[in-house]
Amino acid sequence: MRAVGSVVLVFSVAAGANPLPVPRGFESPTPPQPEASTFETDTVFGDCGYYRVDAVREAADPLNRFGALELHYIDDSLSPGVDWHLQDTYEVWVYDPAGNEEPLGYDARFEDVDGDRRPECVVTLRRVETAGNDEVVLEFGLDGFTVVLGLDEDLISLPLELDGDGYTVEALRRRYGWFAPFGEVRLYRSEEEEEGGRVPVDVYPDSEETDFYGGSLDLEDYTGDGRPEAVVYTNMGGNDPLICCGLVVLEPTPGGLTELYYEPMLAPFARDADSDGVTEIFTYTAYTSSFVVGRAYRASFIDRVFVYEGGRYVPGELADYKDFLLSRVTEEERYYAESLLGDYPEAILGEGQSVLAQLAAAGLDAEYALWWEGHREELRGATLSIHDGDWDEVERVFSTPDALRAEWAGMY
Ligand SMILES: [Ca+2]
Ligand SMILES: [Ca+2]
Repeated sequence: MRAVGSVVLVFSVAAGANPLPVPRGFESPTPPQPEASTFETDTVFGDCGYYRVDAVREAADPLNRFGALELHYIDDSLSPGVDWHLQDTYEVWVYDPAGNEEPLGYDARFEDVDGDRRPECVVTLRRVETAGNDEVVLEFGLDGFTVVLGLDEDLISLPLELDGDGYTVEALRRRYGWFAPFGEVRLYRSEEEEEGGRVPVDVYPDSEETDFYGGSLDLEDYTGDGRPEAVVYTNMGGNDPLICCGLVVLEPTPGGLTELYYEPMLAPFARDADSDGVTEIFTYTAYTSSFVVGRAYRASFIDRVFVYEGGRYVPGELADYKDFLLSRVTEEERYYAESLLGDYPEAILGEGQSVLAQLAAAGLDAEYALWWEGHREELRGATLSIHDGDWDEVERVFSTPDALRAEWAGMY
């Protein structure tokens, strides 16, 4: 590959010095004389010749912004060193809240952003609505502008090393108001000998059925082998984390991205619960029950654990993580104690149900029986105080720990 020379950015503002057309949005009957800004590079790419990126500023804009970039080039083979040809135009404007076109371009520079050893054109934007700066990254060449990072996009790019080689895990976030999800994760290998400096290795997911709304991308060793996994916490939006929050764990290898865990809901969370260096993943269940009083309760508790075994995450035994689960139950007990202080029967029932359901789901039978003995009078009293039905039924349900468990068994 030909050595790439240094990049020179010429930034000049000279009124009337450039005969560029007035960009869209400024074609008023008496347009002000535009000021021209030229972003120029002397770097030669391929066989094309010199490139020049221009922008036309709107003198009347209080922020001195522009609405489009233009890519020009000199093709020495056609007209050696004489004529600039317009190759492409990239528009950087949006509609403002009043429906007018708002120019966003503020500044530009040339910089090798993606590590391919060619400079990209980085356009700095300035938007009135948010009063913040942002960037758009454009590749440019014989095909004109190619968008690397477009308007309202963020690139999460995390370098890692696999078997001594350099790799990158990337995700492109697209903003929709406050919501900025990404739908795929890409793996690249750095390759000095390759044109472009890196090679696409894999993209996840490779099937349209496995769609997700990525909220974050991190590298963390879950499996305990010293190599990081790509961890994506997902969020499809909404108020209920049990329905909208999920987790994807991918193992980057030289061969590609291997899915170790995928759950788009149930608010999974990862902990090394037994401190053995390997991360476990816990999920919640949620059900609405009528309990014994004809009223609906929503209770959620950890009811499954997934453990890393045989190269992927598989269902494990909750009882193996007894100490961890009891520490979580302690938290529920605190809410239960607070509800007793408030003498609020619905809360007493709801929190007590969560504690017992958690202990039952984890198979912690001794702890369940103990908790039942210590709290059944409060639960029974709370039930009776709001009960409007069959009192004999209440007495039956609260007669033994197993009777209550059997009552709940049909609910989830
Ligand atoms: Ca690992
Ligand atoms: Ca562990």
